[in-house]
Amino acid sequence: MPHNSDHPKHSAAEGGEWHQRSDKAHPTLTTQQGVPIADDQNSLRAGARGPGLLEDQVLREKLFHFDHERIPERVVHARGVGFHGYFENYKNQSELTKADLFQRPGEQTPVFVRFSTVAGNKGSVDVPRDARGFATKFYTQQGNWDLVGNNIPVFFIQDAMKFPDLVHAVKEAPDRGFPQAQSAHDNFWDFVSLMPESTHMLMWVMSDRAIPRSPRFMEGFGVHSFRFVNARGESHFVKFHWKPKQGLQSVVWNEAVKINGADPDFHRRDMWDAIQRGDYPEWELGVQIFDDAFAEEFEFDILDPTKLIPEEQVPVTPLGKMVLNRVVDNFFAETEQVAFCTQNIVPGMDHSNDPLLQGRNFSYLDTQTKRLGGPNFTHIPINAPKCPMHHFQQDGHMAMTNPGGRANYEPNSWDDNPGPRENPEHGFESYPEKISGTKVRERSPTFADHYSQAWQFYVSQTETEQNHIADAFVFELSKVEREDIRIRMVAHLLNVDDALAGKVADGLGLEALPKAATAAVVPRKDLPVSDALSILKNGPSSFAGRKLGVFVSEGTDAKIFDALKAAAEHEGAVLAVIAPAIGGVTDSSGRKISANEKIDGGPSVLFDAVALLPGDKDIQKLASHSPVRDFICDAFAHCKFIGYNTAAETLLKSAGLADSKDDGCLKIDSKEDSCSRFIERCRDLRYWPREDAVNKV
Ligand code: HDE
Repeated sequence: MPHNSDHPKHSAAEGGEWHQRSDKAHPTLTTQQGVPIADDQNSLRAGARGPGLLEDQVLREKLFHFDHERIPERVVHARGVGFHGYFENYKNQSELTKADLFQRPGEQTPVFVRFSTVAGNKGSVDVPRDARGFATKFYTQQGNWDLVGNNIPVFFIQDAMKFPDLVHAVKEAPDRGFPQAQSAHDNFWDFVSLMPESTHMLMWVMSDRAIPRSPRFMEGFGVHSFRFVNARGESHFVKFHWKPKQGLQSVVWNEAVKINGADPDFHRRDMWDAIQRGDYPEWELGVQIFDDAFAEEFEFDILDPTKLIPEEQVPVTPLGKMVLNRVVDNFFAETEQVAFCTQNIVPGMDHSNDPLLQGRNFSYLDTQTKRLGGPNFTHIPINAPKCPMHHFQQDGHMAMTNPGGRANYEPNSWDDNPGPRENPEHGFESYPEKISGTKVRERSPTFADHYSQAWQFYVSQTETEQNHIADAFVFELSKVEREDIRIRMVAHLLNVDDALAGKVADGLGLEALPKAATAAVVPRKDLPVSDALSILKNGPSSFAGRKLGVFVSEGTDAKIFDALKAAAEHEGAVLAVIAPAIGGVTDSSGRKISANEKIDGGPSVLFDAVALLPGDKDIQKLASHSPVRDFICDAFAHCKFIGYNTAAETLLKSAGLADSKDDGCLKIDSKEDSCSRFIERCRDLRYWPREDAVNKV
């Protein structure tokens, strides 16, 4: 054993050449105190094999800081991803609101948006069945405005009092700590089946809206009614809408289950990749505008967050567009520390009396204090306004921008640096709504209809979407162990739609239909169909921004591959190469095609459409390789468009699909337009007529 003093500190064999570099790109490592560090590999000890020394401030500081790296995750919406961008205002809206960001055409306001799931913990998967958060911070010149919305325009409950119960019920059970990031369990369905006001929202979360393809393809909604107020003090109600320029798109349930295994980061990766390649996602921000007279005559209460106003009844007026064009520099500093608060509104806006919104206005500020450790979270750059701020608030944990000067109160009579004063002309003013009432704990009777809009949502869907809703109810309720809960849920569905309730009861194997639940108000069946509520009626009619997975192998036809690549690029689609090995393949021209994925790491669930372009070599061996078979079978079962060459017929045969090829399966050959025809077909995103055939038991 070498003697201590002869032993070199660390040798090249230990990686010394990597950790001791000194140049511009590798500045000297320091402690938090700025003290240069000589050795970041070894703690201080009494002899090479002796005990550690307590005096080792370098080790202690490093471990101390590491021990405190985590902050409490969000109590809901813990898993999320954020991006920077801007909002560009279309035109002067001063008749509607004096909000500064809506005054000047073409003006850009910086934004930060965080998309999230609701129920799962921070490390959960991206594509569970769940509502999605869509929270936007606008850094306006008159302060920060936070529009903290979801991808669904209604909510489960009508009163903030029930939010902790709802969240307890959906998140993991307290005794066992599971199930995580899913609603398919007894506690969730027990709660919602005892809360008929959830029925409308349940229709949405059982629809494909709850399994979006990516945040890029989701709508967003402010949910509550808010107020816009103009300079004359006149007010209109508004409901906020985000409409993706990319069109709406979701995945199917079986696909979601597999995506979560293949790529738990599917959504955040998709957003990151799109922005990094310059394919910036865009949404149009619009408002439904209505006045007190409309609020009076509308069938439902505009303060009830379990109701929406159909767009056909009050169209969405576009205000501007949002472009997300920059990824974060650091996930923790920005995405984790961003703190949205519904109370953050700017002059020209006001809250409504929606009892859910009123509760939220307390909860968000309160939760940030816990999560970010004190009242100064607005000093963190991601939360700090980008306009001037002047106030007398001071001190507290981590205070970084205390106001200067002697005066820290107002009024004061210091001439030198007296500090800021209020401004009745431009300052925030609440809309002087007349309020009178008796102090009560009471739900308004105008909130009592829990089923009519659930029916309206259902009948506004295409048949494919209706089937998915029924399947989702059957899947989720089949995970519920208590039969009485399943039956109670079917009893509610009987108030929504008989056919839906019948399908769900059949799927659950119920012997007889229960009696419909008692409804406080007779459900209506005369509401008009609203096409805006369907995803499939609002698809993109383009394959741009979508991903084509192309399977290649040794000897793949170079000309066809190039033609397909050109057609995909012409459409604005992204092409990913999947090969038997990550090193890629040599095509028919002797050129190397490098692979993005090895076949078992790049299953077809990760792509919007697939093309099978193998070479003839080893085709029999590939045909019996199960990842190849799964790739094809899943693409077929998920109703994807499949392009295939002659050699691929052997693969289709071994996948059992030789005789099942339909109009969603397109031959790709050396004919000039066969590649562009295939890409054009992909614009429909899925070949739904296949679904019955693959799903029938
Ligand atoms: Fe939230 N919600 N919420 N919520 N919510 C939170 O705030 C709350 C509700 C929404 O990316 C929490 O910072 C109550 C509706 C989003 O950081 C918390 C009620 C809608 C996000 C909270 C609701 C939302 C949150 C947890 C019922 C759609 C993520 C951490 C009265 C309009 C924001 C945090 C982000 C987050 C409370 C209902 C959207 C605890 C009490 C309805 C997008 O404050």
